[in-house]
Amino acid sequence: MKYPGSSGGGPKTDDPDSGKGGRSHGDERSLVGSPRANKTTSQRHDPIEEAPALGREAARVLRLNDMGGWTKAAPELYPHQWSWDSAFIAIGLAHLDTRRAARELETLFAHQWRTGKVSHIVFNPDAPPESYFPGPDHWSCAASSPDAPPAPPYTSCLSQPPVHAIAALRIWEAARFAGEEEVSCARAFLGRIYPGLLSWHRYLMTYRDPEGSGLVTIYHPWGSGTDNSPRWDAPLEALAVGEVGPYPRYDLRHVGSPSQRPTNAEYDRYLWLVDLIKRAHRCDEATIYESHPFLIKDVLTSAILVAANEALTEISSLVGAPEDDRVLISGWMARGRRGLEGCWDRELGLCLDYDLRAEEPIRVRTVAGFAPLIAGCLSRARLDALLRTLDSPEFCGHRGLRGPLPPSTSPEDLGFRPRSYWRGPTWPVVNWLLWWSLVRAGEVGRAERLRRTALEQLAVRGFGEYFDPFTGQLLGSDAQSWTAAVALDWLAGETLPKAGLAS
Ligand code: 2M8
Repeated sequence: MKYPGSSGGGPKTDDPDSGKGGRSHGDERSLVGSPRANKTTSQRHDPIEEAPALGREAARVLRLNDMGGWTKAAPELYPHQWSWDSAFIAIGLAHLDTRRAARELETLFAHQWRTGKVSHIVFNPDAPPESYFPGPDHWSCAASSPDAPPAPPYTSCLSQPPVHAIAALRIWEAARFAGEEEVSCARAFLGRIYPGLLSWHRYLMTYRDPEGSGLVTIYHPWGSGTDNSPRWDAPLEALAVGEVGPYPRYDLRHVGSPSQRPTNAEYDRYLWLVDLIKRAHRCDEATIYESHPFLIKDVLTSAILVAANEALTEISSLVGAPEDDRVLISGWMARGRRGLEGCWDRELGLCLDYDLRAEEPIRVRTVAGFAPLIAGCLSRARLDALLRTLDSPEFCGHRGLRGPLPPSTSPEDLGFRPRSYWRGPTWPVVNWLLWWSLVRAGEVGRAERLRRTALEQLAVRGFGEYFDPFTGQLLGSDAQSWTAAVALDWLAGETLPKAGLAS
């Protein structure tokens, strides 16, 4: 493992962000009470030896962002409830308090649309009006859709990758270590959430896949969760963008440099797409599908749905759902895996998104290309091909990397930018997804190396939103909830004292 303290081969240029915005993201973090508080990057950190302190700090981040029944994605940059963030947060909370973890998901699902859609943001009515844009006002017209849930709170009419069933099952697994009473509460929770999960997956398999391809269509980059990934460059470039008017960029107040966030040109396109969606008969799915200029079969979302359907099958047995449900869900999984197989690019050794409007695959090398690994049940040949790509200089084997953690975009790709959000930085949640998938694929040694390297990064740098893959510098928001949550899940197998965390 090269991370941290190795000389690495990455760029040694001056930090373009230093001194801006009054924050010093490059600083070493200090974990309160941590045995390594006085160490420097040149010293090694054993995240496992330091597990109790790291776990306490992760729990502190989740408490800091706790809003009662749900958790802010980040203290300032993201003051609302985000859909897939909440799922990851529930995975982390499961190791602190299984009932609170269950509540995180139930709060989100309380605002599910009649179509089954789980909104990408449930807006916090108490967030200051100038804290996030586009906020509830911008989305309020979505509430007039006959399919929208009662408002306030307002919801956006986009969605995000469906990690929720995976989280619900994680809560059940954690409850089984927490005693009889927790087990019975968790079983009751699964019974309550199951119909919502089933209708969420049904929504994705129907409204978002009228072709029956097994692949989920997104109609906005925000729907992918990987907003400014170069995956979306060509389809965004092809848009004829209309007037969007002046708008605020509150997000830029909360990061060290604007270069860490999407550009204004990207925001113009995001807002133009939102306008079109709102004009489509108040966010009517069929109208969007007919008229929208941005329609992409997203392989990462589709793969997460396959894995989530596997979790849902298990939940359906636990809650005694009818056999018909299991037949339906297993059909969805088979269709999803077939769809992903059809997106395989032999030359790149990755799976590619498909642009429905341009009628062509999007040939960009990003972590989304590992989608078949996340979907699981691979042939040995396909698994080997994916692992070769993962280890290659295109991803973890790139000689400039601070450590073998996958950059969100391959440094070999033209769209790669090491400090810009989803265009290159390494993301702890993505590392968690890959780790979890490697464990499921039986690649235990490789998974363990990934887990340790990722934890080591968090122990040294803190619970950042994303990290420069060359320098390891923390970027975006600090105290990001889902980062703390995945750390807790990674640590759960270690010496993590539960009582210590909860206090
Ligand atoms: C980021 O997305 C939001 C828009 O949804 C933003 O940039 O304002 C993405 O990283 C997304 O995946 C994540 O769910 C959200 C909150 O962490 O932030």
